[in-house]
Amino acid sequence: MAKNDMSVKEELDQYYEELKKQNLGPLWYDLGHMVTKEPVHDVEPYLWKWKTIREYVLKAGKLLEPGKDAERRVVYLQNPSLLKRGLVGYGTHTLYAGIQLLLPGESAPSHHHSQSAIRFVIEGDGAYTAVNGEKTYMERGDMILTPAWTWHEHKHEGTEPMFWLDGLDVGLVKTMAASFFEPYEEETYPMEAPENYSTKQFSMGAFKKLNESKEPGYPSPIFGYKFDRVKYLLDEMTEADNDPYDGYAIEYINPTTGGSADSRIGTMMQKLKSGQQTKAHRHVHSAIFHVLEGSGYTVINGEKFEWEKGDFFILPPWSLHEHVNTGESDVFLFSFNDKPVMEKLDLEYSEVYEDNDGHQIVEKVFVPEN
Ligand code: GTQ
Repeated sequence: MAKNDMSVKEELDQYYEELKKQNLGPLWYDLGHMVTKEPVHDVEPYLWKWKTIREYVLKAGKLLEPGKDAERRVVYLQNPSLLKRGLVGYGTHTLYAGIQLLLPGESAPSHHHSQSAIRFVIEGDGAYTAVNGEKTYMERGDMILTPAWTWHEHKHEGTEPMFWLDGLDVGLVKTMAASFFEPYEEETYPMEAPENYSTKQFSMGAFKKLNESKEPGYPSPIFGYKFDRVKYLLDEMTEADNDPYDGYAIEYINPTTGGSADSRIGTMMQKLKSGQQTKAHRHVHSAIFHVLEGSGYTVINGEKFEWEKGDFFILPPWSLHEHVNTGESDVFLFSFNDKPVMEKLDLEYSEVYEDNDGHQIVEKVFVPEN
């Protein structure tokens, strides 16, 4: 009996060895690793302090010049858990975040690519991003779209250093083996529309010229989304609008479709009042957060990430999270995510945390490396 069992096992082991040599595999052995019960990933949460980022971005301002030494002067957020897998420039498995600096008088040349990009203004004003020949002037808190394949360039006409966040779907496009990039043949794409044209068309009502096309679809007909409008909407919200998991929250949309502003990158602004605490939930989509205003912390899978104005943090996929405003004033959290992609592929799913009145137990406090 024992001898028989042994020989069956030996035979199987030998069979596995032979399969491997033929570049074949036994599904009954590996199914649990392929079709997992829940999302399995290498993305760990992380947090960067604005003070550190700003210092190093400013140093790059002394070392090189965009358009001359660099296509763009950008320092990106590298998630250490993904660098271990050789994934350079990854914040999450799908999303990239970079901090771009433009000094007065500088410009970054026109180019386009298959990645979608969003900008979020952190500090300064007087620079514009031109998208397909339409200048959109950037002020603190504004969100600017440069959708996939649109020609875009940046120029700073103001007097102080200008910092903004670049959010791109780098990991997603790389996984899909769909990355294309092309510089424009000249420094500047022809300016074809009046300044801030689409923002004005949609900022106080919605209008088009008689024979102008505004058919539903992508890219969005608006490139510049103003913070003063976002703040107005959030401040007008009542307790009935207060979501238990996200607080007071708005999503940036494409008005012709009602869907997300960009076709692949979702964008959201959340407001938490002083002392406000959300309940924990998790979803398939991942996100990168930027603290526009205020201070507090986020608990991600039992780990506390303390933040203040300017900081950035990673929310990995399928991770429990809840936010707390510990300050005296309102918190404004901007985030971008891969939700539109998950929704288009019918992969989005979410779950609320029921235990302990919806609050996780804090088991660890995150301390940034260095
Ligand atoms: O400004 O066009 O951070 O193409 C990464 C890629 C910024 C940009 C980034 C880009 C840009």
